Amino acid sequence: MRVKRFTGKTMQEAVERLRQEFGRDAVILHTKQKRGGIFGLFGKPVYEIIGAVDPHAAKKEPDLTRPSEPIVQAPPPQKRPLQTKRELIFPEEMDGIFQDLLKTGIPKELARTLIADVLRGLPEAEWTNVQRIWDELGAHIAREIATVEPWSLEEGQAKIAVLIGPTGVGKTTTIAKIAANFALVAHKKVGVITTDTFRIAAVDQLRTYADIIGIPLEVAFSPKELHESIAKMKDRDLILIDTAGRSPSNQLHINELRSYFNDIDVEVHLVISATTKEDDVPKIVDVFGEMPVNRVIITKLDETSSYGIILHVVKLANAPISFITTGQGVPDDIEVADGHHIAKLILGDYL
Ligand SMILES: Nc1nc2c(ncn2[C@@H]2O[C@H](COP(=O)(O)OP(=O)(O)O)[C@@H](O)[C@H]2O)c(=O)[nH]1
Ligand SMILES: [Mg+2]
Repeated sequence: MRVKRFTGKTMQEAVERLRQEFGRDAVILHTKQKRGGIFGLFGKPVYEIIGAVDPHAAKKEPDLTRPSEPIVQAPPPQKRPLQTKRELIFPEEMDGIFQDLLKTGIPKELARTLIADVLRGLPEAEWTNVQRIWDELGAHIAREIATVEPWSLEEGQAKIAVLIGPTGVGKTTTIAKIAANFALVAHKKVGVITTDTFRIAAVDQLRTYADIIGIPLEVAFSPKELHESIAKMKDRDLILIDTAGRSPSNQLHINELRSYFNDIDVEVHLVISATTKEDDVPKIVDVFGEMPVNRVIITKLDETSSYGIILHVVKLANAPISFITTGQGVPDDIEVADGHHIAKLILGDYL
């Protein structure tokens, strides 16, 4: 499989270039009209397609071949009844705001603190202004959801990031999305390493993606091999390391995970699904917090309609969000996290 990015001032021009180079059998993996690059970092507005041609054809590949879809937006906020502006509230209506906050998935204690913080910051005359309180809650939540911009990679500096987290949250898929975007769109030299040697299928999953994207993959069976793999990739701009899903109730697993990264200068991204149950969040954050967690990635926003858990995770993990993911599609269903956007998702129509 050969994969390449083609651009043009019009979509037709980009497709024409694809056809010229790859011929009639080429498929289009991805199209978009972009302004300033996928993460808003690069270049002028252009039409872009990522095309592929398989000289051997008919090999089964993961779902990179979805028809041309625009770069994916996070799901629209859930419809909720809008409270009319400047409605007067009495104590029981304050309770109404509290109950509504709980419906967003924000845990009780946190909801209480949020309301108290907001009221403290408002003159008492405004305490009866429901819309004002929602607006302040939105602004407050947006401030609390710390986020970071994607790496601005220096050539050949080999930024190393590892994704850790429970089984099935989307670590491998997210690595493929990040790798594809940085390699194919931003033209960075990316490499992937997996330490998930537990199951052959897990290695194959990442290998397939690496082959399609056209980047090197190393498999590390031990901490020593991980060092060797990293050394082999020292010409890369970005090295992404995949790990096996760990059960947060298995301390042994977590210790083994730690032993891989003890003396590596690595940015640790904790991956948590937006579908995680509220009660499970503290345990996950606690156990994976045995690693120094630098970033949080929230996956599967498309699978829920209450996003309050995101605030819960960020506060407990005490680390900013790097990316959010919004579907199974590689490489499209990933976004750079934005506090205001997430606050809007959480509060929906109340804002
Ligand atoms: N709906 C949805 N599914 C996702 C998302 N990210 C990953 N998945 C799916 O979750 C499943 C497990 O993903 P995988 O990357 O293997 O998880 P890992 O065990 O953490 O490596 C796969 O079926 C993925 O397609 C997402 O953002 N939304
Ligand atoms: Mg995996």
